[in-house]
Amino acid sequence: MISEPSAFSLSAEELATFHRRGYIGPFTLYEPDEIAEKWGRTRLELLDRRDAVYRDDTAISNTTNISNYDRHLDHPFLAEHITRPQIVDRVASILGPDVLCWRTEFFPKHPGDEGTDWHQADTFANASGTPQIQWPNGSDFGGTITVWCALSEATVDMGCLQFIPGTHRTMFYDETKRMHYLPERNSSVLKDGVKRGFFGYDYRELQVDPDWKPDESQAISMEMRAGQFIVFWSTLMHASHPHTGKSREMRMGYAARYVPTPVEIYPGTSVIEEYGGTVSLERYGAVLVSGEDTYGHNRLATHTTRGVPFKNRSAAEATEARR
Ligand SMILES: O=C(O)CCC(=O)C(=O)O
Ligand SMILES: [Fe+2]
Repeated sequence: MISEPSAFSLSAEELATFHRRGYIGPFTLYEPDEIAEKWGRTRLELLDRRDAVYRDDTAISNTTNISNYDRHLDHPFLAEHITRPQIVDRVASILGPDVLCWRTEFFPKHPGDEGTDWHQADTFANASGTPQIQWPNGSDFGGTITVWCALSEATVDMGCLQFIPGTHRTMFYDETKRMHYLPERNSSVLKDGVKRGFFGYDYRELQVDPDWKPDESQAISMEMRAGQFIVFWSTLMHASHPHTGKSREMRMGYAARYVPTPVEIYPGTSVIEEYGGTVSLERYGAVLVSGEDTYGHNRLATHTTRGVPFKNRSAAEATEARR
């Protein structure tokens, strides 16, 4: 059966652009008013951690708090967000029809915060020391598709993302090397006059060539309105500007990460250990947002911890077609 392209699939031209640059977008998902209302409500509701899959007491609180990973597994707005066709159809255009969402993370930047340092992630052993995703043997390419949504406005002054287009096929960092978690030293370091950090790590420790520097003359700034998202390979060189503090509003990014079903998630481990904390994967599951999983490598979460079923793009389409 040949399935028709769905409403939000990438066109052949968009796909070619994506493969050339390593990113595509921004696309509008929510109108600014709509996301201001939805995020305003959600951020307060997230303080209630009763149904969160990771326990507060096992993770040390930090800028990037791993106990706030995967809140799509408990919060209904985030659960719906990761399954929205505007996102899922575009990700499936890149990864194929069978897609898992394996991780979500918040990236807050408060007024005065440093910019996120330049980095790439392939296996996501970068901070944890062990690969968090494993593509099948023989794959010449790894990484994940990240869908980064601006929950609030993201301008240059407020710390929007930066990309170096076309860098997604070469790893300049070696994730088998180790970084040292030193939040008091690495949270904010001046690099070429720009305040940068990697949440308590110094990403330069992973450089393949210690004398190399990212070619920032090629960097572009990805300003986004609240409610827009961008799709990029985690292996693309990316960073963010510091939040200058000119605006008193924080910027908040929400990153949802996707892989195809043959990929093994958290292979051989029952914990996530990074940013000075450890959480148990006991209640973790990946979410099948599109198609089916014939591999069975990964434990799947079919419902949120509050019992709401996750939408699956193919199932939703099938329902639509029966009407
Ligand atoms: O939002 C940021 O500053 C960094 C985001 C990032 O590194 C990611 O989504 O992988
Ligand atoms: Fe990143």
